[in-house]
Amino acid sequence: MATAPPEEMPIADAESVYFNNYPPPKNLPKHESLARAFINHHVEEKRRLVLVTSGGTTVPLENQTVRFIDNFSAGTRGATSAEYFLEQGYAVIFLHRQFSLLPYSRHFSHSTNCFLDFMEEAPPSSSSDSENGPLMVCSEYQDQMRDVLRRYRYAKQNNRLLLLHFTTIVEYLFELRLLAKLMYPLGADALFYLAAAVSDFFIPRDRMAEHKIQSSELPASMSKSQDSEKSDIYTGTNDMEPPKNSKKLVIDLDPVPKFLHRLVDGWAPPGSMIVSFKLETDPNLLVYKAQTALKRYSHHLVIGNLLSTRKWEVVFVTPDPPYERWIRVPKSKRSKSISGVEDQVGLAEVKKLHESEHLQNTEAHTSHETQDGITGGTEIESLIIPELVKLHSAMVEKAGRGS
Ligand code: 9Z3
Repeated sequence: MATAPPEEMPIADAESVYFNNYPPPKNLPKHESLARAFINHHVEEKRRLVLVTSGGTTVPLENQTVRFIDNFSAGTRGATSAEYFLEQGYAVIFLHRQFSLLPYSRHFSHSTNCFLDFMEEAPPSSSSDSENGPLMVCSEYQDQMRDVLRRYRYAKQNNRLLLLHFTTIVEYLFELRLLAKLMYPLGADALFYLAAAVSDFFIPRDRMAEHKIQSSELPASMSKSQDSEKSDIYTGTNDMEPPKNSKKLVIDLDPVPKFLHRLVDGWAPPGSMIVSFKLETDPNLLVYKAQTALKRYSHHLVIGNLLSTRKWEVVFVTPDPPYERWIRVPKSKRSKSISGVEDQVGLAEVKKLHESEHLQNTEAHTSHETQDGITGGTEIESLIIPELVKLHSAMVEKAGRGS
């Protein structure tokens, strides 16, 4: 039976073992025709196109999935970045986790900013018999909502934004491979912005329980048809004397093969720009891990961020000088974030600051007009995307000169 590819297997072989192990996602043919038409349209228009990935990937524990492992990502980074790419004239394929935040609607879709709170019912008109008044946007939100609505409608009417979704890690990888290959005709006009929080671990299909994992013993007559018995490595007891009616769930995950290699070396169009994100929680590790990823995959940029400060600072780690460059929202413009820890801003850079005087800091070198989010404060993506577009422009120009 096929399993997860061994670490030492050549990467292209590991790829086929992985993909041959799974049926393609049901939506893939539909996504393929939508993406092909979208990409061809923008190739004809000679427009740059960015693939933004966004949100978390699930790791199912059962084939007929009741339970799965997930992560924290709501897709804020991806959805917000997509808007700023559109503003910069890019066409955007937004490959997102289903039901995560979407560009534009994100401003009104979550529980702290529910769209219903922005609306009211006006009194019924005196000339009509109806008791129903027209629905209106509350006067204090009219300007904000009109602005978002206009930008949304512009993107839609001009065919600038294609939304495609995934749920599981396997679906994500199938979609990524498909889209990267379809983007071939874009050449250097293609940009990959991999902000999705992709699981590092998964359960190979042949080791996955078919049915819902049972938490208690079934009568012997029924358990034959179940694959979640004591011998099942995903459910079972470790104790010498297990409780009679309940089981422990032991989950044994394999590492997901490193597909960034294949994206860089096979799937993505030659000359295109590839940007990945590195997420850490330990400030001492962030820059090191971002540098390691850049060396390992030989792509163009790793954007490092800490879970606790990701809305206020990121670091651009590049193969060329300045190698490490911090982008920060000025203190007075930082949004209040429920999960963020403001005291940790700067911690991942502190060591370097002591060591080297020439390292430029950061709040000052963001020369752009900052842009305020609807919930107040500057969105860091309004600083990240213009900087990134400059780097992409340099690559496009270089490709145009044939070097
Ligand atoms: C990121 O680091 C994103 O910035 C966040 C955004 C997931 C932190 P939110 O959705 O969060 O706005 O709440 N994405 C990439 C994380 C990741 O999985 N990176 C891999 C890694 O760190 C490499 S591709 O190993």
